Amino acid sequence: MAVKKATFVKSAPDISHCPDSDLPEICFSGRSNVGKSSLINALTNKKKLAKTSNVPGKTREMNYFLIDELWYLVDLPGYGYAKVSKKEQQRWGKALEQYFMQRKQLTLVIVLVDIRHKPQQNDLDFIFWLGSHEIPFSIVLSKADKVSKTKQSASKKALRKEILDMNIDVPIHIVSSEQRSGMDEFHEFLLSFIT
Ligand SMILES: Nc1nc2c(ncn2[C@@H]2O[C@H](COP(=O)(O)OP(=O)(O)O)[C@@H](O)[C@H]2O)c(=O)[nH]1
Ligand SMILES: [Mg+2]
Repeated sequence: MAVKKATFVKSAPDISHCPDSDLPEICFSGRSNVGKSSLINALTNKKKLAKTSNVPGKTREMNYFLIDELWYLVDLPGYGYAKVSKKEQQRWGKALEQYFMQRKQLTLVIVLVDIRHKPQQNDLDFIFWLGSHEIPFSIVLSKADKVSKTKQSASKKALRKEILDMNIDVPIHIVSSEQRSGMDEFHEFLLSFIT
């Protein structure tokens, strides 16, 4: 089953600006350029729903998309982007922590990791932080089309080992937004958290 309807709702700089709604939400997070916006576009079958670019904005906001009138998909700006001012980084760090800890509608966090690279320290820190706060999350290995099937399995296995060492065991998905592979299974997985 594919997404039928997806619309941009609003951008929220902090939790007080998030939609006043009881609908469940799933957020997409990960380093800048990991492929969050592309995954949102592939999942919703809309080429330009989420902006894909190599130049993230200077202010950091949570971008809300309403999916099939059922749930919100929340696109979070990537971490590890140095060009944002210190002050803005600090503000955003607090806003994010508050969002993860207090947003009751938040049902699942998706952490994207580029399948070509070993997870970076900030990926591992974030994964550990989510695990230790018992926030439900799942990992998506993005850009699968850039590597062979063998390398895909090897990356997944290596990541699995790395998180097991942190005592964390969560589903790991492999997707390619470019080829739209893994998209149906991924959508079904998200829906299992919605209904
Ligand atoms: N080959 C390939 N490139 C991708 C894929 N997903 C994203 N990209 C490219 O990676 C870059 C960053 O993608 P974007 O979605 O803007 O990343 P974001 O910063 O996490 O939102 C863009 O040039 C995309 O075209 C994918 O599945 N396959
Ligand atoms: Mg983006």
